[in-house]
Amino acid sequence: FVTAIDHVGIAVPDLDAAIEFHRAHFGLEVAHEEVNEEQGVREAMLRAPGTAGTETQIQLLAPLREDSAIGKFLSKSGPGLQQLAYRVSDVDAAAAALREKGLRMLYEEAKRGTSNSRVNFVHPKDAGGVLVELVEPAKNATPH
Ligand code: V0V
Repeated sequence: FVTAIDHVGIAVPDLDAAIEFHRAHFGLEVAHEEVNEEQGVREAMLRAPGTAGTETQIQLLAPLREDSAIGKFLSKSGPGLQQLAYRVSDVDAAAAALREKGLRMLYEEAKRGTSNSRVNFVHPKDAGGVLVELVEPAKNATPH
């Protein structure tokens, strides 16, 4: 049910500094930026120049609060790779299929992710130490 690697998420202490680092060193462009209060993050999606927006992106995640998922990750592990996100066409069906196989999903119901996507997560301890996100893009999503 995975249709693509949607994005790889990196926890950063300072979003603007991280955007500038990726621009200056790797030439990546900001495709989208938003604040997600529920997740406690300010985030940016970065893409390689000239790509249409359907390719794998890099998600920079900065905490809004110390007790958020990213805030805790930074204090425990420091900046670095925090998640791998698979694109799926139906997040509810994908979550149900994984639960059926005995994996713990973090949410009972999918929550709102970037650009009105719907997201859920597999517990990292059930996925080889990797926080795996499932992301169903919004139906009317236009490429970034
Ligand atoms: C924690 N652990 C991880 C991990 N975070 N392992 C791999 N990758 C990570 N990102 C390990 C941790 O070291 C512990 O291992 C164990 O899992 C349990 O951790 P914990 O300290 O008890 O739990 P917390 O409080 O750190 O919570 C971890 C989880 C939390 C994964 C439950 O981060 C969470 O709810 N994440 C989902 C939401 C999220 O990440 N939101 C921010 C991105 P040991 O020490 O016991 O061995 S928002 C987003 O992605 C959006 C909006 C989007 O994509 O659209």
